[in-house]
Amino acid sequence: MLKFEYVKICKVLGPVEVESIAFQNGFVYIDWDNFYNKYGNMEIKSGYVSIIGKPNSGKSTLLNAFLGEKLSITTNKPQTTRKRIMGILSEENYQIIFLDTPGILRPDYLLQEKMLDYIYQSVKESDILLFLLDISTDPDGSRTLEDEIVKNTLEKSKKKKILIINKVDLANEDKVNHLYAKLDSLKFFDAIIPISALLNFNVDTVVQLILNYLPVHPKFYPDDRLTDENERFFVSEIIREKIFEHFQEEVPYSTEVVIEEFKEREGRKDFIQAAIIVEKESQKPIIIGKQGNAIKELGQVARASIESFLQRPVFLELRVKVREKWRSDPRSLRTFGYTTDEE
Ligand SMILES: Nc1nc2c(ncn2[C@@H]2O[C@H](COP(=O)(O)OP(=O)(O)O)[C@@H](O)[C@H]2O)c(=O)[nH]1
Ligand SMILES: [Mg+2]
Repeated sequence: MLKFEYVKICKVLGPVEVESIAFQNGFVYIDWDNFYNKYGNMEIKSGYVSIIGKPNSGKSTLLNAFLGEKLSITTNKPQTTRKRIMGILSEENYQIIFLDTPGILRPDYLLQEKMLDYIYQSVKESDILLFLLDISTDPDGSRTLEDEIVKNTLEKSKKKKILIINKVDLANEDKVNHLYAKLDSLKFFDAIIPISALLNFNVDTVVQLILNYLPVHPKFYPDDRLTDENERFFVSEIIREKIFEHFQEEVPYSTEVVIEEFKEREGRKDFIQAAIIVEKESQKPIIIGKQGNAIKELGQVARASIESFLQRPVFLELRVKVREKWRSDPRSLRTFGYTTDEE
């Protein structure tokens, strides 16, 4: 029996799935007819696309819509995404690597400065920028586009810029046309498109637009890769999402989740132990709740969501720890993985 494998066939194509390649006794056999039939005339396009915009404009929802999979956490509260989340969309002849970023906001504390760094770095790394504007909260676009940091970020970058008018399901046609005309008259964006990330309206048109600008380049990742992060990271993100849904005001913003143990066990459920880090002693009883009810409920919904993400049952244990003012403490932030390449 020949063993067929996923191989990097040559520099020009990047990694491709080739039925025409076989390994036997240490030799590689290539059925060139089959190979050329499949790949001879194919032009592969690949590149990086940053999704940027103000908090709550729908960036993470859009990433999930592109991928048809829930990768990035989404909530109705701003500032849930804290790091850069990579999501890879692969088709036979293209690969788009999306970078979901935190919302653009003037930083008040060190954590938010780090979040801004993720945005700048993603912009630098990418070939195309998708800038999201939420029509439901900024119907004429000025609040967003006159924001100092938004302006600097967009004006400094020479990348192709696609402006996305998001949440058109919450507006009427007149409003959309009005905003479209106004943005078009700026002659600043390479393309403008109205969408609803939530209802998956026009999302595939955005992909077609991206393909117009995507460079011809071999794929960067194997076709079956969805992201660059590991399961641990997504488990901690899911728990953070549930904290955002269950607690109010400052509590979710003061919270970080650290996976302390993630063990696969023979014949038993995976064991996951997570620490919920808060900023002050007074926040601890809030997370725990009366007779431990709040944390118990949190654990139940988080576990269900983790299981649906991992597609297997897990045992989840949550505990709460205090790390004074971690959001302003460089050492804590480093420990929690808030680093960008420049450091
Ligand atoms: N009605 C509507 N809501 C949306 C749309 N896109 C996102 N949302 C909602 O807006 C909120 C913020 O979305 P999220 O993706 O977390 O925004 P982010 O902060 O930019 O990543 C969530 O409650 C989403 O369900 C949309 O197209 N229409
Ligand atoms: Mg987000």
